[in-house]
Amino acid sequence: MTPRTPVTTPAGATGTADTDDADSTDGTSSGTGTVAGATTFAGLTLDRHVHASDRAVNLARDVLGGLTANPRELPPKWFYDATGGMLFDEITRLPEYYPTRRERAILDDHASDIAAACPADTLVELGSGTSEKTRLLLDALRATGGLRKFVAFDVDESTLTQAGRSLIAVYPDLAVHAVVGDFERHLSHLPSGGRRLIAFLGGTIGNMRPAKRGAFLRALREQCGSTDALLLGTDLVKDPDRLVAAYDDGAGVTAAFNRNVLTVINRELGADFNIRGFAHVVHWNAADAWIEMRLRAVRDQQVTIDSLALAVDFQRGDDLLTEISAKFTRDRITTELADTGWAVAQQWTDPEGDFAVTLATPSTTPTAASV
Ligand code: SAH
Ligand code: AVI
Repeated sequence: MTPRTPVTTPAGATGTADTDDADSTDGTSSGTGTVAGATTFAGLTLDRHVHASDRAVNLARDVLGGLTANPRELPPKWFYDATGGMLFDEITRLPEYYPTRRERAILDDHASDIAAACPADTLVELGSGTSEKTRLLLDALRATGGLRKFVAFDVDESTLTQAGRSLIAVYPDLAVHAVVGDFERHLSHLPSGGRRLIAFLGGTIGNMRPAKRGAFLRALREQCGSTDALLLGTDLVKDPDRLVAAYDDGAGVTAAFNRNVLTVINRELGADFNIRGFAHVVHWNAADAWIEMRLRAVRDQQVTIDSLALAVDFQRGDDLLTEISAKFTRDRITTELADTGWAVAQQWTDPEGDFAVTLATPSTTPTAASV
């Protein structure tokens, strides 16, 4: 595919990529476990490491980079505004989308084993979304008697605060701390102290490419003390037809989720994507062992993005890659963890062998090999 030429060079969208990191002085005091500067409302402590202005800058940077690249690609985190969060929630209940049900089955069967292996006083959940399955872990950890705090960390503030409020209602004695942040950038702002179980569920790690996964797992390892543990949910390689169906459901919910990224760009960057001008396309990439979700132009069209002073031409059939969702083998999970400083303590799958949940503890040092 030939790259299309932007009409105008965009201004102001580069060079300020990490401005949101500057807020480490006005949010939590990282490394101490305290929440000075955090807001508390209705019993929920909220920290923001992504503010509206930073969000705009980061979205502009990603859209500029992604739409002028060849091939075109956008990071999946931009699916998740309030609508994207609701659509994902709907996806989890679709008959074709098995991962949530399978992971829940594993947690149903083994939450008490997990709590026994890591009787943490703090449960941290990255990419927490609605934290629905997480209640199984909260219940099991409470049963050990030591659980004091739940930290939910997500880039989507609306889903996060809604989930936080529901949890406070169900667990009034639990300190619930919601952190609006990007787990690829703000791990150093995670509340620390005590013994933490860090859950990264749903297979969200598969939405990162291998190099990013490696960097993420290493960064997380660096944040963890010797008694902390990681609980990682991963989808497993299986029949491609089932995989494709899970991302191309009959009701069209995943298609709406996919197109939602265009709505986000229209609203937040003043773009004029015609949502119906792009088809939802799903492909199993066997060589890389990941699902690819794309938006494919159904006709020649030009899209303008006011905030970037950018016009992008799409020809019929041009693709925009919006998400990869990597599928793993159990060996691969173990290897990637070992390479990034983690040792597998226990691993469980559902009876059908569709999904895996792995409990890992910090090992000595990461190996030099990159994943
Ligand atoms: N863990 C939940 C939700 C999975 S959906 C489950 O298993 O059902 C993925 C979640 O990760 C969404 O809530 C999304 O907002 C969040 N997310 C995606 N990219 C993120 C990022 N870079 N930083 C923080 N959260 C992110
Ligand atoms: C959040 N993540 C693990 C989901 C997945 O399966 O990769 C996102 C998703 N994309 C389409 N359907 C669900």
